[in-house]
Amino acid sequence: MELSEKIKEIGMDVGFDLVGIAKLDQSKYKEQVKNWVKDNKHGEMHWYAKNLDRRVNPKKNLYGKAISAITVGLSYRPIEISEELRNDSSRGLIARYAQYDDYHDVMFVMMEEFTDLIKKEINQIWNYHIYIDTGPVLEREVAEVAGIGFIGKNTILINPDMGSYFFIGEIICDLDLFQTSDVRNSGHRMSGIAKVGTCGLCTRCIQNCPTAALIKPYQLDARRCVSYLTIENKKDIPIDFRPMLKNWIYGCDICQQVCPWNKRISAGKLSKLKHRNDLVAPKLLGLLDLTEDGFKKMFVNSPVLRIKWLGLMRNVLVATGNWGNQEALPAVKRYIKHNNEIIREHANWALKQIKNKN
Ligand code: B12
Ligand code: SF4
Ligand code: SF4
Repeated sequence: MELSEKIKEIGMDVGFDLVGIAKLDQSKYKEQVKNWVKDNKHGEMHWYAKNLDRRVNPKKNLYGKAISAITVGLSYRPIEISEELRNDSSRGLIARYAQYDDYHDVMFVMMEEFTDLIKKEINQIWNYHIYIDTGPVLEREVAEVAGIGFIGKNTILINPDMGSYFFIGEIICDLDLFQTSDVRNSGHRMSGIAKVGTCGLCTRCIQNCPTAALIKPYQLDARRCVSYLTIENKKDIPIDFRPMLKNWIYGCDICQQVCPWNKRISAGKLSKLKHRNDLVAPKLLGLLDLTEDGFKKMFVNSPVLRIKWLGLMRNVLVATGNWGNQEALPAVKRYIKHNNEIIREHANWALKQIKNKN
C-alpha cells in the first residue's frame, strides 16, 4: 500500500474524522495574509505578526527541511439547541467548540499516538513537529491543499460531508509524501478526501454576521469579530460593539450556524471529545455569582479557562446589560466597586443599560 494511503488509514484509526496530506509550498494567499497584518486586522494578537515569513512559507519549518504536512480534522458534534434557548437573553451563549474539553489537549494526545504509529510503520528516522492551532501555520490553507475541505467566504474550512464544525491540526514533517488531493486527478481511490465544494452565490455568513466582521468574502477583520472581542481581546469591549454581542459570552458560531453546508452533516466520530451540557447556555444570574474558585470548577478542562474569571465576567456583564432585566441589578451592583477597573467599567455600563430599559 502506498505510504500516504497507509498514513491516512492510521490517522482514521486513531480517531480523526479527516486525514489528508499536503506538499508544502508558499501560501497562495501570502499577499493577503501580509496585508491583513499590515492593516492591523489582527488587532492585539501581536503573536500573529511574529514568524509571518514562516507562516506563509511552511517549508521553512524544521530548519528549512519540511516537505509535507499530514493534516487532520476532528469534528465537534453539533449539538443543536432550540431557537428558544438560543434567543433567551437571560442565558449566555458559549461557542460550540468550547462546550467540550479543550481540543488542544485532546488532539495533542491523539497526535502523539498518530506519530508513534507512523514511526513504527516507516521504520526510519524522521523529523516532525505537531501543530494544533498555536503554531505559525496557515492551517486552513494547508488543509485545503491536502483536500480535506475548501475555504468558505466566512474564512472557515468546510468539508462537504462534515460541514465546518471540526478542528484542524497538522504534523509538519520531512517525509516526501504523496499529496492526497492529487488523487482526484490521478485515478487513485482514497477515503476521506472531500468532494470539491464551493460557496457559489451564497453570502449568508456575510449578511448574518452581527458585527460586520466579514468585510469581504474570505476576509475577516478580527477586531470586529465577536470571537476576538470575547476571547482574544484582553481589554475593554468597545462600547459600540457591546449591543451587537447580544448574549454571546465566549466566541460566536453565527457564520457557521447559517451556512447551508452545516445543515445536513454527518456526526463525526467524536470518540475522544466529551460534551458538557451545562456549558450550552448557562443562566447569566448563575454566572454573575461565580467566584474565581467556582469559575475554575465550572470550566475545568474547558477552553473558557483561558480567558480567566476576569475575561468571562467582563463578557457576562455585557450580556447582562443586553438582557437589561432588573432581576440582575443586585448582582451587577456588587461589581461596581470591584478592584479591577475593567470589571467596574463594564458593571457600570450594564447598570446603565438595565436602568434605561426599565
Ligand atoms: C487568528 C485566528 C482566529 C482569529 C481570526 C480569524 C480569521 N478568520 O482570521 C479569531 C479570534 C477572530 C478567530 C475566530 C474563530 N476561530 Co480561529 N483561528 C485563528 C488562527 C490561530 C489563525 C487564522 C489566520 O491565520 N488568520 C489570518 C487570515 C488572513 O487567514 P485565514 O483566515 O486562515 O484566511 C485564509 C483564507 O481566507 C485565504 N484567503 C484570503 N483571501 C482569499 C480569497 C479567496 C478567493 C480564497 C478562496 C481564500 C482567501 O487566505 C488565508 C490564508 O490561508 C487559526 C489556527 C491557525 N494557525 O491557522 C484558528 C482557526 C482558524 N480558528 C478556528 C475556529 C474554530 C474559530 C471560530 C469558529 C471559534 C468560535 N466559534 O468562536 C471563530 C471563527 C471566526 C471566523 N469566521 O473565522 C479553527 C477553524 C477550523 C475550521 N474548520 O476552519 C482554526 C483552524 C483553529 C483550529 N486549529 O482548529 N480565530
Ligand atoms: S464568528 Fe460571529 S462575529 Fe465572527 S465572523 Fe463569524 S458571525 Fe461574525
Ligand atoms: S454561509 Fe454561504 S457564503 Fe458563507 S461559507 Fe457558507 S456557503 Fe459560503
